[in-house]
Amino acid sequence: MANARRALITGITGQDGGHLAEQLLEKGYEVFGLIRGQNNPRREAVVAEFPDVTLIEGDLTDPTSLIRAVETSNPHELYNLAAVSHVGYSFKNPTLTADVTAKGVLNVLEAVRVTGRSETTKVYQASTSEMFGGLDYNRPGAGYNEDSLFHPRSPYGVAKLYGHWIAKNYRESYGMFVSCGILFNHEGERRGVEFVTRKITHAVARIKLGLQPNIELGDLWPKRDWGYAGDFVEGMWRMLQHDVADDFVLATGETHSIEEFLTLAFTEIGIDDWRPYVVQNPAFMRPAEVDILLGDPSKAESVLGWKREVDFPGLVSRMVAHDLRLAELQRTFA
Ligand code: NAP
Ligand code: G4F
Repeated sequence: MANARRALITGITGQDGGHLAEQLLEKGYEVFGLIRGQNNPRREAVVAEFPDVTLIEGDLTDPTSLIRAVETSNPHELYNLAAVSHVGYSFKNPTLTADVTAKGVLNVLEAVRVTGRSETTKVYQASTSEMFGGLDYNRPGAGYNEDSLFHPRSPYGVAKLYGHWIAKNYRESYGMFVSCGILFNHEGERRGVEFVTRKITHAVARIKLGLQPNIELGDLWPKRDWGYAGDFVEGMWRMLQHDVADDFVLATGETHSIEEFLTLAFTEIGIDDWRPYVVQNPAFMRPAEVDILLGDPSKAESVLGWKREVDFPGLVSRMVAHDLRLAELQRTFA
């Protein structure tokens, strides 16, 4: 591994961290992952799946730990994926969200700068379509692109906007290679069950096997531009292989409601009408909602040659199939 390119991933235990580690290892990288907490319950799973990844203890809110992580890994590429990433949770924990998702980005950039790696370490910042806010006046017909206005609608979206701008500021101020991926929702088998798509496919599989009777959800009308996480992390990598640092939207260019997701997911288990199985619970509704997200990925397609592979029905189908296998195992060992 002496001559391998080195990558440091913050958020290694998350959905994108897993996909990215897998792809970078396949490309021959030496991969380091930042892991937080003195006994992180997800450490074991990462070690089991990726024995070749070197884990470094650290936290986005602790600048010294980030300096140590950068010095230990000496990365050619740093992917800053760590964040408080759940929009609903950010309303309940807004200060923590600001500390991690906003100021944490500054801490990462400073760790690269003060260790003298501004010219040698390329940084990817995980920006988000939540920064657009989905409001009517701000919604172009063809979808949001890199020039669209921002109007975040949650403490998460506001914190991410700070991260986005401080990343651009370090690019402009210090000439650092910092690229921001403005990613629309991306899902898959590794998605946390606290997010709506995985919550649905997880429940659908368990309903099919008689392990639970129904699913409790919040609002069902919001629409999202849902893609597959494996396709999207490939786009992150492409951003850091490009000649210059820049901002890129990654999206599918299609938008679908939660009701449409439910229809496809229940059809996978032979149920035509999902309504008897869905209970609406205000606990899962948000103080402010993002009505609709639709992205325009033309810049990433033309400049980076990036294109999503998995379409919406394919995404739902692979998530349900995965969760059916998981539920069968749970039933066997229950
Ligand atoms: P995720 O599954 O929620 O993973 C978040 C990661 O951040 C976890 O590994 C978590 O570690 C880590 N983390 C949280 N607080 C931390 C802290 N204080 N210090 C260090 N690590 C911390 O998120 P994801 O879906 O993979 O998303 C990756 C990134 O892309 C996030 O920044 C997210 O906001 C952004 N994004 C996601 C999407 C999407 O649709 N998935 C779209 C646009 C942007 P623990 O295991 O310790 O909790
Ligand atoms: O799956 P969600 O929690 O994802 P959301 O809020 O769109 O955020 C995700 O995508 C962003 C990119 O646009 C990322 F930046 C962010 O980190 C995260 O990955 O909710 C999707 C929609 C929302 O409208 C929500 O109100 O589903 C609605 N919803 C309805 N019932 C629910 C539920 N969401 C969740 N999590 N749980 C429910 O029971």
